[in-house]
Order: sequence, then structure tokens, then C-alpha cells
Amino acid sequence: MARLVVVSNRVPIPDKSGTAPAGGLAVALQTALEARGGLWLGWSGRSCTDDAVGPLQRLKEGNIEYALTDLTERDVEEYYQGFANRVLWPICHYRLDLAEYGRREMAGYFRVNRFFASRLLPLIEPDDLIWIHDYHLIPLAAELRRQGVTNRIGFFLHIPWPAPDVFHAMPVHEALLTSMTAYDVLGFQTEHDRENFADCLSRHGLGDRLDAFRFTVGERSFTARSYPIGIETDDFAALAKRAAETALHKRMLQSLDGKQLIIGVDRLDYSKGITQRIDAFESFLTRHADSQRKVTLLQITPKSRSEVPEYEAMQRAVAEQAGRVNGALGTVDWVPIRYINRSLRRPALAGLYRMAKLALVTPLRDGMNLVAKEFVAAQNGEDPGVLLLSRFAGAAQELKEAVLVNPYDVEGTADAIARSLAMPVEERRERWTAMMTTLRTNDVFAWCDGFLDDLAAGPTPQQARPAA
Ligand code: ADQ
Repeated sequence: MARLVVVSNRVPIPDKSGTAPAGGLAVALQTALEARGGLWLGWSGRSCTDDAVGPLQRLKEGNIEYALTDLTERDVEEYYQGFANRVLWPICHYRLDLAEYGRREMAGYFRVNRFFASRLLPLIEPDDLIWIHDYHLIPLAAELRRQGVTNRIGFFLHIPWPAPDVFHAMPVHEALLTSMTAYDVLGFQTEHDRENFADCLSRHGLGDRLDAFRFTVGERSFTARSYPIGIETDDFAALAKRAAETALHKRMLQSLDGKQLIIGVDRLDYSKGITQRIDAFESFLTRHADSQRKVTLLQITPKSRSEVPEYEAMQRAVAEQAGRVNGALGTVDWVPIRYINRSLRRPALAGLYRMAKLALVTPLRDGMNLVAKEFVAAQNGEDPGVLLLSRFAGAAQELKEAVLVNPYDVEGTADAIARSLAMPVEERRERWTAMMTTLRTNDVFAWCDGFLDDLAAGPTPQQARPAA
């Protein structure tokens, strides 16, 4: 079996305390690479004051060899905080209003991709399969091709690929689209994303379509398919079951004092619909006053990307909103919303999911959303909680038995909360059983194997050719 080389912006080296990183990318890939072994290259998270970036830091943990590179402060500002997180992220999540395009950041993005290519180049062996991840690194294959790499190279996009009108609003969209054609296999979370991508290609007259999945550009060919990412379903279910015995679990149950637990777990991000969710919860409490004092919403939201201004503003907005609802509706012995800004360890999280009667997973737009999947896997099948899920999460394409909502419809979501809490146990079991079957079939191992089978299946190294 060919060695696997993974490249992603950040590389989650597990720390001694076992604290799980807050990104789904990290959680999924760690599981996959452990099983196969290989090399994982990415940014160390450190930035230098000048352009004197040192050699790669190399280390080995279990089956995975890590290679980490520092970036300069200017790199981080332009490539990461700038183009990746203030242009690509908002545009792929349909937030053109938040995109702050600048030529300096755009140039920095392409420069850092070139730099990643130069760091990777000496580590690549002829038969390696190279798997590049996410929106930070779209032009990486084109850079590697320019530097003569002929290996099979795949790309998986963890976030949505937007509709052509949205994508085309980005000034540099044509160069990005062209650089996508330097890959051999392109993976998207959903069929919808794949179709959006194919529509972008055809609007540009880029590539000929051979069939539903295969395209040619010049003498190169590539495939574009959807590979919905999953979780380690059985392991997570077992973890949740064990967690029910822990002291934390018991303390939490005691503190609920008979109230029903509703749970929300998200990185603090405007795409996650947290403010709309709190509005819907408030509307539910106001319109169903008999539920007051009987439920508690636990919103677990670690801060992320605080150096990007939109995120800092959002941190304040959510904290104020939770405080306002608690002030208006809370009583001396009941707090409607428990809002915490920290990342929990996976066993604790699994136990809390299992305790909850209802999960609110209401992103305005999300590539997949693994919290939805983890919540389902954590349930006790005899008396499962209900998943309330946004139609705009990739997960809604698979988990059709969830209670699906439009998160922009605050009152509709409030009604769905009421319906979910009153759902009879037979219906909850039926929905849960169907969703678990899906999650067991499409788990993270199936996702990884499906992508890598396609990547390995093509012709052996293509002729190196500039992508455009
Ligand atoms: P994210 O936007 O980070 O990932 P998500 O899929 O929900 O979103 O992944 C979150 C992961 O982080 C989950 O495994 C979750 O358990 C963990 N997590 C979240 N909050 C946590 C907390 N408070 N404590 C501990 N762990 C926490 C991106 C895309 C998604 C896509 C994933 C994977 O935006 O759409 O599903 O990549 O492809």
C-alpha cells in the first residue's frame, strides 16, 4: 500500500492531557492516519518576527510522522488571518458581506502555498499518495506540479463550495478554480457542493465533462465526487456509554435537578448560527411559558480565530445575548442558558451529549457538522434524545430523520424545539435507529477509504504539467 502524505494548515499533535482539538478536520484525520501510518505536514502554529524561518520540526508519534513548519508573522497575517479566514471562509459560507478582499492578502495566500510546496518537495517519494486538506491550501497541487511533482494528488474541501454567483464575487476566483484542476481527485462534503463546483467550471468553460464525475482539462483528467465525512461511530458510542458512569456526569445530573438538558456545541463562529439559536430558544421559552424552569440550554462554545475582528465582535455579542436572556427570564434558582467558552475533553462531551434530551445544531451554512453526528452516536437507543438540525448543514443531506429546520426562521425553530421535547419515545427510537444505520455505514473510516481508493485507483503518476 502506498504511503500517505497528508497536508493541512494545522497539524493536531495530541497533547499529554488528551485534550481534543476543536476542529472537526483534526478529529477525523487523526483517526484515519493512525490506522494507516504516513507523513503529516503543516504549520506549527508559530510565527517568526522576520523571514528567517528555521528548518522543519520532525517528530514521530505512533504511526504518524509529523513535519511542522513555522511561518513569518506577515505570512500568518496575509495567508491565514487575511485571505483564508477573511475571504475564503466567509465566501464559502455565503457571507459576501463579511469578505474583506485585498491584493496583499491574496498574494500572501499564493506565496505561502508556494512555500508549503517547497517544504513538501524534499519529503515526497515517487509512489506517495498526497492528500491535501481544506481551503487554506487550494493552490498547493498547482504549485507542486510547477515544481515537477507527478504523484497522484487529492484535495478534500471541508467547507461548502458555494454557488457560482457567490464564488464569482471573489476577485481571484478564476485562478483558484484553475488551480483546482491540478488535482487528480477532488472531494466535497455533499452532492450539492460538487454540483456547485461543476457549475463554476462550466460557467468558465473550463474542462470537458466526460461523465457525471470525470473532467478533462487539456491532457489532464480529474474526478470530482462527494465524500461525506463521518465520525468514529462505534468508538464514540462506547465512549458516551462509559461517560455515564463518571463523577462529572453525576455532578451534572445533580445540578440539573430534574430539568431537561438541551445542548449546543460549536466553535464560536458566525457560520454556526449561535445568535439565531439563542433567539429561537428565547422565543420557545416565551411562547411555551410552562417550559420555563423545566429546561436548561447548555451552550459549549470555545473561542476561535479571536485575532479576526468579526470573531471578536461575535464573542461579545453572544455573551451579551445569553446574559440578556438569563436576566430577563431567569429566576433565583433557574438559569435558562449556561454559556461556557471552553473546549471540553471528548469523554466529557460524549457524556453531556448522552444526557441531553435535545441538541440544537443550527448552522446558517456548514460543510458537514460533526457535532450532529457525535450527538446521535452518543445516545442511549432505548431513550434517545432528538437532533434538531439545520437544513444548511451538510449533515442534513444524510441525517434526514433529524428534525430539520431553517435557522433563519426563529419562530419555526422555536416550534420545532417544542415538538422535539414532546416527541414520543417510539418516534425518537425510530428516527435514531435510522440515523445510526447511516452513521455506522458512513463512518470516518469509510470516508477515508472511499477517498483513498479513488486516489489510488487512477493511472500511475501523470506527466508533470503546469496547471495553467
Ligand atoms: P468545524 O467548523 O470545526 O469543522 P464541526 O464539524 O462541527 O465544525 O467539528 C467540530 C469538532 O470539534 C467536533 O468533533 C466537536 O466535537 C469538536 N468540538 C466542538 N466544540 C467543542 C468543545 N467545546 N469541546 C470539545 N470539542 C469540541 C470543519 C467544517 C465542518 C466539517 C468539519 C469536518 O466547518 O462543516 O464537518 O470541518 O470536515
